[in-house]
Amino acid sequence: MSKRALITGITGQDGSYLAEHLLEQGYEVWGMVRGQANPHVARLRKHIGDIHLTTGDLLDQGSLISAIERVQPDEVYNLGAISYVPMSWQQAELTAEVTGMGVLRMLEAIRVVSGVGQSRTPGPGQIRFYQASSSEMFGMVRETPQNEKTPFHPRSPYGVAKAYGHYITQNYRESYGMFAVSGILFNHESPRRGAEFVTRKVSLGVARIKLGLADELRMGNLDARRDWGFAGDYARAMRLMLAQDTPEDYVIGTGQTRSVRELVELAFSTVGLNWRDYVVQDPRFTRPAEVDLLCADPKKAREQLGWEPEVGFEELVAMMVESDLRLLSSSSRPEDEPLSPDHW
Ligand code: NDP
Ligand code: GDR
Repeated sequence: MSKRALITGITGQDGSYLAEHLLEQGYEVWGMVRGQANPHVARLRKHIGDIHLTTGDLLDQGSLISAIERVQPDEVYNLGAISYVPMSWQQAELTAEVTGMGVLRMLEAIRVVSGVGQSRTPGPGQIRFYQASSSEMFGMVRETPQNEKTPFHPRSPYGVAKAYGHYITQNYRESYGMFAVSGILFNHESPRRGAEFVTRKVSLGVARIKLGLADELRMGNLDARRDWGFAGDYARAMRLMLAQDTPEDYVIGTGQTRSVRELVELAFSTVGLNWRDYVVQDPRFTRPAEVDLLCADPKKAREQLGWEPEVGFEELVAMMVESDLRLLSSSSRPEDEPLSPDHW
């Protein structure tokens, strides 16, 4: 019997890679999608073949219970979130509801449908739960590199909401014995990354400039440092976490940190351009509170999961720039190209 997985956030970057990976592993894959005419669903159906869809919204407890009842999953991957950090200052309450409280609602849906409570603990075939936690929880870091024991100091409403999701996942594990794990993932990118995030903004910007469609790229803080990996590698780690004998939390990252300036320099150099001729710093893209430095210590994941990233930073940046060059070159009206990854 193949395992059945339910993925929230399946229309996002990670949802697509995870769905592909689980299909390769022989899973029956279900995605939870929200909205009555979600425009991302057509893209998903076109590019990722054999998936099933059910409706539901992390804001709506009843819809999550219905989704779990209908799908009867072996594993639930909760990737749905408002994930763009700057938006979390503009819509802090919505971010708390979707990114934070949404985790509680999904845990409750699993608990209620499984009949788990204080007097009844889960059996061996219980639903396993993965929470998409984030390095943004470390925020103003207390130590470098960051591992599973590093204290949190989130710097945005998004980071605060993710910290709630992390703790409530741990709490349901400890309170009810549920198989619930929190994967603390550092930044991971791909040609499917949303255009609002810095790597994709840069790869699209470089491609536009190279093709003569733009003559500058306006950026925020170039000094911020991140640990950037490839999203496809991180999807493998999610499944491995749920395949262990006991539920534990893991940090997933490359262990290398680069500045936004290094990212920009490398991306321009892949097309033979000097970034200094095109990049303009624009205070509109700086944040009320910044996370200055992130760098993972993925030792536990390496030792216990056998997980290693396969795609390095240079390869990742080249992959994204080349993909956007192809995308913009093939478009008949490139100036109208939507700033979203709708083309994967
Ligand atoms: P994306 O922004 O690409 O995708 C977010 C997904 O959440 C979309 O599928 C969106 O669906 C869905 N969603 C938004 N609101 C709701 C809602 N109310 N109910 C149900 N689903 C909703 O994110 P990524 O794929 O990059 O990230 C996946 C998860 O991992 C997120 O939780 C993110 O916070 C977390 N994370 C990501 C990292 C990264 O570097 N990518 C690092 C660490 C954590 P819709 O089509 O309806 O808009
Ligand atoms: P982040 O990713 O906030 O780390 O969250 P993002 O790519 O948005 O920013 C990374 C860093 O780049 C700096 N920066 C800019 N960022 C954007 N978006 N646009 C710019 O013009 C720009 N200029 C400089 C930022 O200030 C920041 O320091 C991502 C999301 O996927 C989260 O959901 C996830 O949890 C974390 O990664 C880990």
